[in-house]
Amino acid sequence: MFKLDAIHLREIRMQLAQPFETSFGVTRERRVLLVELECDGLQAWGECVAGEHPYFCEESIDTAWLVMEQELAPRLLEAELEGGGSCVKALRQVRGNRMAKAALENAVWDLEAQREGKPLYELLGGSRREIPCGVSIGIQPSVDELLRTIERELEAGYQRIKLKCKPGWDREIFAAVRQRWPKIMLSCDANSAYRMRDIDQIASWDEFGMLMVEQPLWEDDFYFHSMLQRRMETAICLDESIRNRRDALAAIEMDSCRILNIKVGRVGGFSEAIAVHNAAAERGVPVWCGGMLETGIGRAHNIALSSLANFSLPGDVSASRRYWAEDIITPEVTVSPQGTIQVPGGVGSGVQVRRDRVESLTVRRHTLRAGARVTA
Ligand code: OSB
Ligand code: MG
Repeated sequence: MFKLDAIHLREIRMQLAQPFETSFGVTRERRVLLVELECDGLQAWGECVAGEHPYFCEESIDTAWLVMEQELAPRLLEAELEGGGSCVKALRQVRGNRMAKAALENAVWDLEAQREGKPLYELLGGSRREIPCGVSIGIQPSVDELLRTIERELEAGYQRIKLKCKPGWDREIFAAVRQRWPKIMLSCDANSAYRMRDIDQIASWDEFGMLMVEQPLWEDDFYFHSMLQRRMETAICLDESIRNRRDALAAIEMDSCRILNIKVGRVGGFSEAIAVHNAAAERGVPVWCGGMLETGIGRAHNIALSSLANFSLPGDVSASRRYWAEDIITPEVTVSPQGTIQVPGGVGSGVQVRRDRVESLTVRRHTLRAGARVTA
C-alpha cells in the first residue's frame, strides 16, 4: 500500500507539425494537460487526451483541469493505493469525466511499474514486444495532396491507412485511393458525421473493400449502427460510442460493430481499457489502439496497452515526428520500415520525460499535496 505525496497539474502548448482536420474541426496547436505524481522520491506522468474543445466528446482540457483540481486529485491524495487498479474505486463517486480520470489512473500504473521495477506493458498483462502501426490521415485541401500524403506514409512502412472523412469528402477520395492502391489495408473514420438518410450511401462503400468504417453515426449510438451493420459487409468499428466494458458488450451483442477502437482516455484508464480488451477477446472481436494526437507521454502509454494480445490490428499509434518537431520524451517514438513500434522493455513506460522541455512549454500549473491543499 502507498499514498501519493503530491500531484502536479500543468498545461503545455505544442504546435502540431501539420494541422489535423476531422469532420468536427481543425487542430493546429495542442493544449495538453499533463499530470505528474510524486511518491517516495519517484515521479510518474500521465497525459489527459481531452481536446481543446468538447467536439470529440463532452470533455475538454478545461473541464478536465477543473474536475481534477476540485474532485479527483484530492480524492487520490487521500487514498491508500495498491496500484493503478485501485484508482477506479478511489474516484468512482465522480461520474463520467473519463479522460480526466484516465490521466491520473495511468500515471498511478506507471508509478506502480516503477515501484515494482517492471515494464509497464508487463504490468498491464501485455505480451507483444512489437506492435503493428497505421496512420490516421486528416481531411486534406485536395485529392492530390491526400494521395501524396498516403504515398509518403506507405513509403515509411505504415501497415494501414485510415482516411478521415465527412459528407463531400468520402466516395470520391475512396475511389481515388483504391484506383492507385487496390490492395492496401484501408479504413475511414467519420467521427459521427452521418445520419440515417446517408446509410444507403455508406453501405455502397462496400465496393472499396475497406477493413472498417469507423463511427459513421451519432457519437452515443449503438442501435442505428446495428441497423447499418446489417446492411453492409464492411465491418463497422466503434470509437466514440464505447465508454466502458458494458458498452462494448452491448455493441457486440447488438452487432453494432465487428471491430473495436480502444482509447484508454475515452474509457477512463488502463483498468477499463483492459476490461474492454478482454471482453472483446472472449467474443472473438479484434481491437486496435486509437490515438488522440498525444505527446510522447500518452504515446508511450498507448504502446504499452497495445502489447496486449487482442490488439491484433494496426492502431493509430505512430511516430512522434508525424506530430511534433520535437517530442517531450526521449527516446522519441520511431517506426520501423516494416511499420512496427518496439515495445520498450525498461522499467515503467520505458521512456524519459524531458523536464527542461516540458518546463519551457508550460503555460499553467497547480500543485496539490497530501494533507493540505497548497497552491504552487
Ligand atoms: O477519432 O480517432 C479519432 C484524433 C483526434 C480525435 C479523434 C480521433 C483522432 C485521430 C488521430 O484519428 C489519431 C492519431 O493519429 O493520434
Ligand atoms: Mg475515431
